[in-house]
Amino acid sequence: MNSGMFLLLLTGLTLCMSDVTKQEESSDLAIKETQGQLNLVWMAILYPHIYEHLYEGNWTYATCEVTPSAHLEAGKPQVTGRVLFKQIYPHGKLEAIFYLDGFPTGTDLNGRAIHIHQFGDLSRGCDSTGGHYNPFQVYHPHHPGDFGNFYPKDGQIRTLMTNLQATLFGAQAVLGRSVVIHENEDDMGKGNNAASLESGNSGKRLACCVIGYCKKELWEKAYAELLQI
Ligand SMILES: [Cu+2]
Ligand SMILES: [Zn+2]
Repeated sequence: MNSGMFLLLLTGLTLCMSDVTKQEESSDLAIKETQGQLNLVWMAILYPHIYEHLYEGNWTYATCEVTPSAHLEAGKPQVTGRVLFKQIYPHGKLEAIFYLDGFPTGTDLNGRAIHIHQFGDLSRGCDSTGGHYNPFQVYHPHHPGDFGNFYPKDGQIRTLMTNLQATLFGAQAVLGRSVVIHENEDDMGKGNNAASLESGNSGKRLACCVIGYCKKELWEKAYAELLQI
């Protein structure tokens, strides 16, 4: 071996070694990052309130300002109000507050279906929001935004739901999609026809809204009011 070749070999070897050290360093870093993320997950599970306090910025809130569908036939309930969402990044379950007014009072105790629909398009009122948001190609009532039936009291719905399937994070986030309030009860897929497995035969779309980010305060205000009821 001449000295030139030896030098080349030596340089190559040194380069290789420095590469190994770099790789070790970066995998060390990756392990540390993973450990850090795991710790956060454990904290969120074991001490949700501390986690909320420490990682406030990681909570996401969303609102949906409900208005009656455009071109709604005369005599139909004019439903207004708000649906609020809260979720901890990235692993927590979604919570929702339904704060709605305008349902008939008195003897009309009809259940009303509420779902998340595919589009946030209100160009033709609630009729342009598409079908149920169905990212996993499953039957109704297993869509992430199948909230079931609501029974208004004195014309109002004031409900908190927890442990919901829909999410505000990632590719399946429901932000920019819509919430639709229906005239009829949801048959929960038991209607024995195709429409039942698609949308629960919930009837006309009374009111709807588009889901968008909001501040924590809006959620907290509605939550405090809910606790007083
Ligand atoms: Cu619907
Ligand atoms: Zn559905």
